[in-house]
Amino acid sequence: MMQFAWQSYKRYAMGKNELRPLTRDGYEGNMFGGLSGATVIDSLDTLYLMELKEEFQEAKAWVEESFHLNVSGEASLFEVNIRYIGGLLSAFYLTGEEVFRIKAIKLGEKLLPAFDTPTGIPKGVVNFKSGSNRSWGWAMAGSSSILAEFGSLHLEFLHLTQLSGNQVFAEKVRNIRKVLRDIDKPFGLYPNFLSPVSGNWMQHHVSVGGLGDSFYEYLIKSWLMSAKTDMEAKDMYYEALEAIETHLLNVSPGGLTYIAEWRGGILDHKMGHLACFSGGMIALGAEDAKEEKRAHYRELAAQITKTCHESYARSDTKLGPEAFWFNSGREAVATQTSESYYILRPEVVESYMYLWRQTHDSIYREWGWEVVKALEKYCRTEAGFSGIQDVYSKVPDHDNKQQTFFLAETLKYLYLLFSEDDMLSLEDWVFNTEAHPLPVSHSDSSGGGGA
Ligand code: DMJ
Repeated sequence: MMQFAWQSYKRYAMGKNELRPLTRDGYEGNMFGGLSGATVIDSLDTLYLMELKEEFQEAKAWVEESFHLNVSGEASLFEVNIRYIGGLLSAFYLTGEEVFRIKAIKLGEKLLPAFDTPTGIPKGVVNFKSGSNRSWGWAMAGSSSILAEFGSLHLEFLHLTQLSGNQVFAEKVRNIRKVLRDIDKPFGLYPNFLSPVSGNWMQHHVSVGGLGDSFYEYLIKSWLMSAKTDMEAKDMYYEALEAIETHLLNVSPGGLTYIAEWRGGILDHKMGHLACFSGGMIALGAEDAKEEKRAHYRELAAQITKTCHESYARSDTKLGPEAFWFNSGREAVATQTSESYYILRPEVVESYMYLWRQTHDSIYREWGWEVVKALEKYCRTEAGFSGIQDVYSKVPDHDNKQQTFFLAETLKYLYLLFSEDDMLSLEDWVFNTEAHPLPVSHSDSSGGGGA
């Protein structure tokens, strides 16, 4: 599948950000500030791990010869960080090739103007030409930074400092940590919108899915990546998880455990596909919880993962919708056609991978194999893989996009699900939120402590 996805991309879209398999061309999008080749960068480590040597060399040669950083558009700080910086860092750590290290650091420097705000909380968009920044227009009328965006820089930025010797990257993310640690949190929860000017929450919407998700993931992974020295990250993670459990966690009448979304005390009884990474995260964090909570977190992780599997099992394609609800007697299904699409997202197989590593229960491989079969049946086209508009229809209406995270994450997590545990051991590696592996800093203090 990876070979086919890569070769299709190479044939029709090499150097563009994404492949459009129906029109057989490339697409640049508007998230990367004029940077190209997002699929190349996101694929490097997956190709390398799968020992697709020729394909890896093609990707590396493109980075050496054609990946230019002198671009001048507006970029998403978050997307450039998780896909490009994450992809380059992993490629460097896996191969030791200098080109990846140097380009990661140069690109990291281009992101720094995003942090020029009164609080140091970065804005979401950085202009590579002028060095100005702004918030997304949709984020509370352009007034807010997004928790998942400014909360998902810590892992990569500590590595940028480690590889460059330049403290500025680590200082930026330590400041974000400090702001978040010190601010008042309603019921211990972290709302999704924060003003980078005043440092106040702008709306009380809390979600473990979109807008919030990877902030929580980066807390537990900061702890793990620091070789368990970053106590602040550890404490913040378990405190946040307790608050989520108290205020957002629910069990449906049919017995399915899910994490709802919270709006100032009122719950939306829905889970986004994005929130399904949380089964894996809770499993990953279970072992370092207080002893009396460990078994509980293992069970919670298994239950949430089971619910996410149900969202797949209850569709006609055996792929899950973008969001699913628990109301009016319907459970784990989308209630509107606008939420019925599947865009090759990884979160459910990501949780299967973590649960497999933790339990070795063969059910997770069985569930993963169901996904492989469904992807082959409904998402494979003649010229690459594509998302589909409606998981409840057996006649696929393709969306004409082979997302870069399909190669970075979905296929990598599936591969790891069927690999031995020492293939990127969880003792030695953490995955950034785009599934790019970063090494645990076993013997190095500069990659560790949060404060
Ligand atoms: C990826 O870019 C990352 O996993 C991100 O954290 C969330 N969205 C996509 C995949 O669904």
